[in-house]
Amino acid sequence: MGPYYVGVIIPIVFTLIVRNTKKAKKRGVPVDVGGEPGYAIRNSRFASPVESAWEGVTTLAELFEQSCRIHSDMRLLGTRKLIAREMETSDGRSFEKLHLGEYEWLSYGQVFESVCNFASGLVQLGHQKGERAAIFADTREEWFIALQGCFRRNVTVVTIYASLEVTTVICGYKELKKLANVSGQLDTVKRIICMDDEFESDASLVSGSSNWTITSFSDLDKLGRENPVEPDLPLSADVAVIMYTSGSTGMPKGVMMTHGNVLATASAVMTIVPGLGNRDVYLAYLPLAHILELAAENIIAAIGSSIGYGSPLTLTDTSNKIKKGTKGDATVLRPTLMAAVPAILDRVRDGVRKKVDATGGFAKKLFDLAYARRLSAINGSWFGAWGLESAPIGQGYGLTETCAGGTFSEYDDPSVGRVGAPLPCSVIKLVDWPEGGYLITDSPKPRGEIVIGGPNVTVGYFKNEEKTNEVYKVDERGMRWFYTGDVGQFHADGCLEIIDRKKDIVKLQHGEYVSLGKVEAALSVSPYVDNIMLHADSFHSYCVALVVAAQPSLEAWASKQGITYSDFSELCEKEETLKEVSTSLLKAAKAAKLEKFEIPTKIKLLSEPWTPESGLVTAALKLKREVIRKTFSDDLAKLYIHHDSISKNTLFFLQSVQKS
Ligand SMILES: *[C@@H]1O[C@H](CO)[C@@H](O)[C@H](O)[C@H]1NC(C)=O
Ligand SMILES: *[C@@H]1O[C@H](CO)[C@@H](O)[C@H](O)[C@H]1NC(C)=O
Ligand SMILES: *[C@@H]1O[C@H](CO)[C@@H](O)[C@H](O)[C@H]1NC(C)=O
Ligand SMILES: *[C@@H]1O[C@H](CO)[C@@H](O)[C@H](O)[C@H]1NC(C)=O
Ligand SMILES: CC(=O)N[C@H]1CO[C@H](CO)[C@@H](O)[C@@H]1O
Repeated sequence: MGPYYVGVIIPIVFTLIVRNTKKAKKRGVPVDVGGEPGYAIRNSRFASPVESAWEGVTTLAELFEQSCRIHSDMRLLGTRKLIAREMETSDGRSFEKLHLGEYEWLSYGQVFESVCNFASGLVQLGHQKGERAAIFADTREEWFIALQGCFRRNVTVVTIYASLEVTTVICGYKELKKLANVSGQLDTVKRIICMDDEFESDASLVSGSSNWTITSFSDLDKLGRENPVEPDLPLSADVAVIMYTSGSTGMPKGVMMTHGNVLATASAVMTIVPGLGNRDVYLAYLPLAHILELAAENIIAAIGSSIGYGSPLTLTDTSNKIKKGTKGDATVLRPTLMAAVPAILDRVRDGVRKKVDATGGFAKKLFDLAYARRLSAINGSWFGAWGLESAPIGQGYGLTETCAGGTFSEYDDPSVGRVGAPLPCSVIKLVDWPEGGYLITDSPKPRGEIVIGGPNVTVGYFKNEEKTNEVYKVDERGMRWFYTGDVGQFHADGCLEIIDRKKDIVKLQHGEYVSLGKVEAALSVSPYVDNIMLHADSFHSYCVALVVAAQPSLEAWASKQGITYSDFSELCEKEETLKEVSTSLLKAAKAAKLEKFEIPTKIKLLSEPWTPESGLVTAALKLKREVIRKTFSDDLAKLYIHHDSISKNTLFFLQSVQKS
């Protein structure tokens, strides 16, 4: 499972502090650890790993209950009122648009009551001790309530339905329809709790899955309220969540996280982001099935802050699903904090950059400057939309397997391209990877595979001992280590930089190594690229690429050239289009000083974007290489056929551009 990076917007007030404390500060220091020899660094402010920032609290259930008692009358969960759902048509296609109103809030006291009702209702429905529950829904307030409800009954929550072994599934109507379709494979499921009431009028659903009892969230609340049951609280070492890594390669694996694991990460973030407090407002829109979002919402709920729910498609005034002339989530909520994963940040940046590039000139210079200083964006982006143009972005690095523990760049670190020093709950060690050419003796910076140790490291994969033993190791001093497969280097101040990924390095036929991610990042600078996957293998001496075309810039180019076409896919097939895109890729490759063997020799231009719904990218928009390879296997095969025998309309040879 690959990594993700964390971006958190920190309130603007800290920009003042940035200016005052710019001196080179030692943020990580070497530490003596056991296990495989390597170069190990811990956070400079904490000599031993932090386990809990809250005295006497050892589980997420205790943490939440304590916070609800202290903050009873304050706002906790907010959801926007749905005013209308409308269909809009453009270019003969119709799109659903939402007209959303103000946030409606539930206080800590009200949420706690719902959580207790949920927990009691679960018992009344017949959910037994030791059985697991799955939550399968978009990020929304019912998700959070169900999660806390399960924690109060020591019920382990599973975050995907594929490999269940659960008896209760908590889901939305949309997800319920999907589940009903595969009910034959879900033989352990006995009951469904549906967050939307619409299912009640769906006759096919009720008859098609007759063995399930389906209860609405509101009925469950009533059931629990009328039949209260004492909580059955978990211990720190009990498994809180089995979280499936989305698996950019291979089968998804369930990572078992204890209450202690998640608490250690939450505690570490608490100690490192200063001034977090009850005046903060957090915009929740990432999938809750992602550890970053789950940990973040638990932190926010522990400190008396508010969580306003949104979605990636409604974030800004110009987001796809927002009805023209109405406001996006960020504009209405005015958050002070949010979490992001790099693919989403990159998308925002690329979106802004491509728009700005099209305008050119002064605006472009301004943007490049702004981005270089981490000021993220100018008008039009969501940062701009909140008037937070100069908010610093804290970058972090973590994995599901380390319970999002890893590194986090401190608010007063103005540098770019690094992910910060180890969190107080983690020790980061680099170990030699000689095949890849990375050694801890490298100068000036030690380099190697990143290995993460500490109380945050999870207990392993669910029912997959082989894979667990392969990547988790316990050393002679009892410290647990996770081997990430990522390659990094340490700067002199103890901050980490991610430089490569073991899996993404492929050896070509003549022995050259190609780093897929590096080349893709370089080529996606082209304004015509919406997404790109480079393919290389040891049977060929050159690489090829699948390129998802960026519709707006390609159409703008076509109209300037006077090229006519009936639809976008036809434009993508045209030889002159391929030539234009190839030339642009080559320019990007040259700017990034790529080696000749790293530049794709042939490309296939695709007109349909890769989305999480299509299954080609993860929820965090990372490429699912194996799935993409399978989906486009014919196209890839054609890219490798000798050029005489292929249709020159669908393929273009970059090297002929290079020569001409
Ligand atoms: C919580 O549930 C797990 C799994 O069923 C069980 O092993 C553990 O003993 C329970 N914890 C407590 C405190 O009852
Ligand atoms: C259910 O399955 C049918 C046939 O396999 C498919 O056409 C339909 O789209 C599926 N519905 C959902 C909601 O997944
Ligand atoms: C429902 O349960 C009956 C008896 O337990 C079983 O024979 C049948 O296959 C089940 N139906 C479905 C759709 O799972
Ligand atoms: C950006 O903001 C400035 C000042 O608020 C405004 O004058 C300018 O028109 C905006 N530009 C765009 C492209 O929206
Ligand atoms: C909560 C948890 O799993 N704690 C463990 C963290 O790791 C240390 C050793 O590194 C164990 O002693 C803890 O039990």
